Amino acid sequence: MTQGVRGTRDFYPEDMRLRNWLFERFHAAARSHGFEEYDAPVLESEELYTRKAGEDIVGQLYNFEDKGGRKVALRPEMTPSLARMVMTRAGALALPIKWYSIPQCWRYERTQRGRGREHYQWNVDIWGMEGVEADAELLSVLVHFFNSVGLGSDDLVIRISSRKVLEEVLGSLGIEGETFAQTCVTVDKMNKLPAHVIEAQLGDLGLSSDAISTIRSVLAITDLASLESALASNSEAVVELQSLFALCDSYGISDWVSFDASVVRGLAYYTGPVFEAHDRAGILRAICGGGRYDKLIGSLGGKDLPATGFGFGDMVIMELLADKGLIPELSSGVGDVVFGMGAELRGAAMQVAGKLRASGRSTDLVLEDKRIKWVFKHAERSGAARLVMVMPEEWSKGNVKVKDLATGEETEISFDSLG
Ligand code: 4JM
Repeated sequence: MTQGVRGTRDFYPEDMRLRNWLFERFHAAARSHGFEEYDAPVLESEELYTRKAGEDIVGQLYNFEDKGGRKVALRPEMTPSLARMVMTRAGALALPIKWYSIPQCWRYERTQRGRGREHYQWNVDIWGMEGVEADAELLSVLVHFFNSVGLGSDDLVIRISSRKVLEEVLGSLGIEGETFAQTCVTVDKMNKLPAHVIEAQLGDLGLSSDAISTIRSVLAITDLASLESALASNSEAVVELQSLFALCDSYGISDWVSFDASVVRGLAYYTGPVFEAHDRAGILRAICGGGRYDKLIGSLGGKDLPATGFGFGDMVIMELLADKGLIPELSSGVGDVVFGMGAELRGAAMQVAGKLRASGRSTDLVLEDKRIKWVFKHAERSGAARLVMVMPEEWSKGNVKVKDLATGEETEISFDSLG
């Protein structure tokens, strides 16, 4: 009865303070780059997610039939909802679209473990721009956010590659289209699953063991010069990545980014640059991930529109901030506590609280008869700056007593000058 649904979290006020602190920085980083907020329902048609590439996100869909027999799902990610919204207004929206959101996303794992089934995932996306300028803009948003929470380029790194790297390698082996997307989903798990499992999956997709060793050797590349030698001389992947890193240089964020061909991402729909942020110590899972997905709307039956974006969960970042001692001490936000001595002064205390609130101060009025000792303790615990006491003698002169809770200093001031 007192237990919430498995895998869900409650946010008590102290948790909510921290969540709001984090979200305020998500909002600020996006807004500072001219992104506008949007939202969509947490419940979507299941078919929005039924892709056939073997992605975890689809295998772990939190889906069910509603009372009308409709197949629905709690969204596992925001991008398909965003694509649906963009499709609905295709033609009417001014391009480029720069939108962000902080949706709660859901998963349902069949394998029962003590893992979370919901999280909040900051999503930042640009639609209608083909060039790497858009991808660079997303990286700048990320760095802006990291700086705003006190993280530096010595704490984490944004690793970048492009789906075009594997596309070119596999294209020369005759693997393209749907099979290419499925191959990427498996290749993304190379460091997470045993080699024989990966090789069996890639074998099922029709890849020879030579092809698999070619993939492994390309994925090990971590500098653009070596990539240039490994790929064809007219490689689009190389040109694209060189341009992207040049833009990062112009933005002054080179310390934060590095090329790493092992970045593939586990979603089927990526088509170009892909990236993920990791703690430099390499202890935690990816902090965020994203990339270009120019063909998503086409796969949903609409007319393609180039797009790029990232998702950034609320959990791993909090682990990193905790590890780095960067979790802030946050107060309740109450400025003044007001207390009227005795029932006779309750009305006066309400007048005082009303005046303080009208002047914009966050004011917590003590609503019951309490001993002064309780009031001092309550005011201290709330983190308020001042305790405003309405007492018989002072009030008869039109005054109140104000205690500065930081210094302990008490002064008598007139009701008229309160604010
Ligand atoms: C969670 C929810 C949705 C996805 C991943 C994780 N896609 S809860 C931690």
